[in-house]
Order: sequence, then structure tokens, then C-alpha cells
Amino acid sequence: WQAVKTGTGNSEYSGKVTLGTTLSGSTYQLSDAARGAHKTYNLNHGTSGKGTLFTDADDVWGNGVGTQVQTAAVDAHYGAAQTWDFYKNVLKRNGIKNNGVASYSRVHYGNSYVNAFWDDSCFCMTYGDGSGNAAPLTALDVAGHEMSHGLTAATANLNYSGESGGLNEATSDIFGTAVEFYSSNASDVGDYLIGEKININGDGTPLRYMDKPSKDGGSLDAWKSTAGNVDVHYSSGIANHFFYLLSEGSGAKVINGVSYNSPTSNGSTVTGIGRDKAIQIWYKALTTYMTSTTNYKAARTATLSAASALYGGTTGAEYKAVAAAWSAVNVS
Ligand code: ASN
Ligand code: ZN
Ligand code: CA
Repeated sequence: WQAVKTGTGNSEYSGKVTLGTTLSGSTYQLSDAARGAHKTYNLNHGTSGKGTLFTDADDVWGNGVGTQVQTAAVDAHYGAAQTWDFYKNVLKRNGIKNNGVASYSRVHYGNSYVNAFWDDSCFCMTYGDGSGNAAPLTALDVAGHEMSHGLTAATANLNYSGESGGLNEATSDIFGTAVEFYSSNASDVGDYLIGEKININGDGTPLRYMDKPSKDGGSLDAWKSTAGNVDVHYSSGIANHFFYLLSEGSGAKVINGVSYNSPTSNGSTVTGIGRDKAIQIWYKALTTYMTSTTNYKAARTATLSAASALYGGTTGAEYKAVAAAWSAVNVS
């Protein structure tokens, strides 16, 4: 027999969390019945197959240290749950495919693997242990980012190269960030930084910055004619910057203790409409107006159509803000 349970997790990045678990006989499993039965598996340093479903005797998981075997699983399982809840409660979407079916997560991929990824062929997320195995790539914004590659594949299916690839990457950064804000986790408060918890650069700096993407040394702040030729994790900067400007506006701002200073490429001043509306506009554009070949120019049109449909037509403040934010990143 099986029973739906709520376990306790000691995560590395999100403090003490509750986990959806299943009691099977006398053993607890990391299987979240309330969220499509999403499960988390241990690859135990392998690089193929599903691995082994995490089990536990007392339903208390991990010790908060990344090198402890269950801890990465706690963060990954929690991140998938928060993303599921964000889709359900904010996007009104029942899982990645809107059919109630969950993906699954695999942790401890390979050895000292400093990355995480979505694979559409297994419909699953995979996380490396990071350098020295102490900093698994399992933080909330990373989990939301990877799971949202599944969402993009199930909807607009933006090709993962050229400008559409940058839009694909930005969609994952936008929703990963939205998940971080949504979860209101006291140990991992919302910000417009990507990967600020995983110390991927070894010096405490984040992987990416949405207010001024070029701060990472490679990402584009604004569109230029060669945008389709740069790595998709750099051309994403244009849409990440658009999303920041649309949400928060240009110039200096402090949010949850983090200082931002977002420039515009055309000298304009952009006034934000708030993150909640910006999220709805991006989601409607992704699911209704974007296709696999959407480029930056078409993304402008798609988000304008979404703003018009959601918020009072082409004369509304939201429509005008979308136009202004794209113009501020040189997309016209
Ligand atoms: N973490 C990366 C991503 O999700 C992995 C990759 O580039 N394949 O985009
Ligand atoms: Zn990605
Ligand atoms: Ca973040």
C-alpha cells in the first residue's frame, strides 16, 4: 500500500522545506503525489538511465550540506514542486504539458559536473554536483529555468539556435526568476540574478544579470544585427533585459536588498508595469503567439499582441510599456 506524505527536507539553498513524499510499505520515497507524482532519482555519478529513486526511513531528508547525498535531492525535489505550483497558481497551467503529468529529476550526474539541463527525450531535469561536489546546481532559479525548457518545448518550441534560441533561454531565465519570487523562500529571496546561490564563478557572483546582462562579460544588453550568431545564453540577455525593464523600469532600484541599475540603449526612461503583469504577457506570448522560428522582431509583435489581449487593447499603459521596453533594448 502507499500513502501520501509530507516530509521535511534540509536543503542546501532554501533552508528547511516541506517535501511531497510517498510512504510505500515502511519506506518513504521522493515521489510527490500532489504534483503529478514527480520523483527525484539518484544517478550516483552515472550519466545515463534513471538512477535509483530516493528512499528514506524517517521522512527527514538531507542535512543542508551539498556533499551529503540526499541534500541535492531535497533542493531538486523542492524546486520542481515550487515550479509546479507557480505554473498552477500563477500561469493556471497543470504541469509542463498542461495535462497533469510530471517530469522527473535526476541528481548527482557525473563527476564534478558544473551544469544542469533539461532533456526533452526523457522529459526530465538533471543536475550536476558542481565543482568539488559541494555546490550542486540545484538552486530554485536553476530548477525553474530547467523545467521551463520543458514548458517552452511543449508550447512555442523555440528553436535552440539563433535569435529564437536566445528567446528560448530567456524564457527559462524569466520563469526561473518568477519561481524564485513566487516561492517567497526566506533563504532564497527573489532577485533578477540567475544562479546567485550556486557560486558557479567561485567568487560569489551570479551566472547572469537581468537588469544589465553585459555585467556577466558576454551577454547582450540590446539587440544588434549579429545577435543570432552569439551563444544562446548570451543572446538571451536582450529579452532578459526587456523583461527587467518591463517589470521594474529603467534606472536604479533596490529590491529585496539587491541593487539594480538598468540602462536603456536609446536614452529613454522606461516605467515598469510590475513583474506580475510582465509574467502574464510573456506567458501568453509564448503559448499563443510565438512559434519555433520567432526572432526578436517577432517577439516584440507577440508580446504586444499579448499585452493588447490581456490588458485593454493597444491604447493601454501595458501595451505602451511593452513597446517602450523593446525599444529600450533596440528591438523595433
Ligand atoms: N544549463 C544550461 C541550460 O539550461 C545547459 C545547456 O546549455 N545545455 O541552458
Ligand atoms: Zn537553459
Ligand atoms: Ca535568482
